Amino acid sequence: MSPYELKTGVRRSSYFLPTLRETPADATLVSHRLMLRGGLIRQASAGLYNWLPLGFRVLKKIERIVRQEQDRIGAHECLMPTIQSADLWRQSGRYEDYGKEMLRITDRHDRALLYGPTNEEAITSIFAETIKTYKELPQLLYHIQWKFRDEVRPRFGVMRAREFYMKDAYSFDCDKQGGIDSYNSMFISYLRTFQRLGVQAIPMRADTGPIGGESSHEFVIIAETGESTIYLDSSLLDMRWALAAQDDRKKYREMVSRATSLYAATSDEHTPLQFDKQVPRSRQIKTHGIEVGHVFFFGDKYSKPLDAKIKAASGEEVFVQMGSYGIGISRLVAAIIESSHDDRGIVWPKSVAPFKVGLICLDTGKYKVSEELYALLCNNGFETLYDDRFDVRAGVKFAEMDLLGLPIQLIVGGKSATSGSIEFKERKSDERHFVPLEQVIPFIRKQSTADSVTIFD
Ligand code: P5A
Repeated sequence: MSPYELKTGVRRSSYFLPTLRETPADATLVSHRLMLRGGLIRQASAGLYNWLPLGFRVLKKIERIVRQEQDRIGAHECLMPTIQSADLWRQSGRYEDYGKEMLRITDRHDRALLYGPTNEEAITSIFAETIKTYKELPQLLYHIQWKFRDEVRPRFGVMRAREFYMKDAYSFDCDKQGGIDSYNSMFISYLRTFQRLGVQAIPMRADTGPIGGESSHEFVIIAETGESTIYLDSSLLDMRWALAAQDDRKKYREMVSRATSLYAATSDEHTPLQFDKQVPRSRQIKTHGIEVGHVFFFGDKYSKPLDAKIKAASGEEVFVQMGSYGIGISRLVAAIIESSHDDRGIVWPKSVAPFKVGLICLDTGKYKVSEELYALLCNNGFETLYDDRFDVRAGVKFAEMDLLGLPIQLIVGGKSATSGSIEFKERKSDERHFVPLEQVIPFIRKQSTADSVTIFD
């Protein structure tokens, strides 16, 4: 499904993986430190980052899951340019409103352009030029593209960057109920997406900000180190019930209404009195979180000024009802690390890990065995980072593998040599097993099926 085929195996000795032993002094957030130390990113300029090969793999894995879940609900992928003409933004009235966060550019003909911070205007204009009748609705379009917002204080690495990677989708419906149904199906789809990404994201009532409209929900990942303080009903911690519905508008309505009736608020929206009234003390949670997604319903806010009209079933001309839906893909790389790490490094959820297996060869005497195992892993489709270096101490290799957080480590040589088998270590639990070479593939396979009990994997 993904247009990117990621290479199955790489050798550490020739890989581009500039890890750091020292903690970078200017990085305060743990994910930022781990991304720099683990060689995932390097800063290019304030709020701008280079994605190095390991970080790029994670970005693509997240993107792939997001894409699959968008496609599942019938959204169609397209691609709009990063640079937009100022004209449409003048028409919608947001050219001035957006203020200094918008990066304004002038071309050689003195035409006003901008680096897109979002695409409501651009997509509405495409719609206005092409769709004329209710018969072609509903419609859901999305793209995955870089955005630029000239944040006053870009910080925390890719968490709050100036250039960042976003999935943004836009819905078009004939009437308000249709628009709300599209909003609902995206809402449920987001719960599925985040569950597959291995994180818990709670939908919360939110401020609509510069996008506008009458309703919006933020999806916030619970992370102790998150920027915002959040208050919620603990019933929201288990929302598996909402994942079961498949493409049924009525079911979606029920589920979204159940999810949104439970208390969940960021500190700006929090009202202590209401919290106490609505949620029994035993279910009250106060913690921290990171916004990774945001959905909006704004009716005709853009279709009206941009004249996106359709002929309704009644024969009258109406402005199309719209919503927009964002997921911060590059921010998610950092947010996932914030919610999944320990004092030794990153602990990647299996679905987004840059490689599934880290293979370490400890002594030259075991070179042949580890080469054989590496070939076996690759041939069986297990993405493997193979530490084949002999000029690096065992302790350094172990520490680096823990830092990189691949779900499974296989160690050849050392302790395993005496037992004539391969050492298997699960990064998350630190659980170890000794497995004969010929049993390694069936053993990993068994482990992977055991934890892919999630309904959608
Ligand atoms: C929805 C899609 C919008 O822009 N228009 C199109 C709507 N929403 S939003 O909330 O402003 O942004 C969507 C998500 O993008 C991520 N994000 C960022 N990530 C990294 N650095 C930033 N500076 C940044 N700003 C926004 C967030 O995950 C947000 O939920």
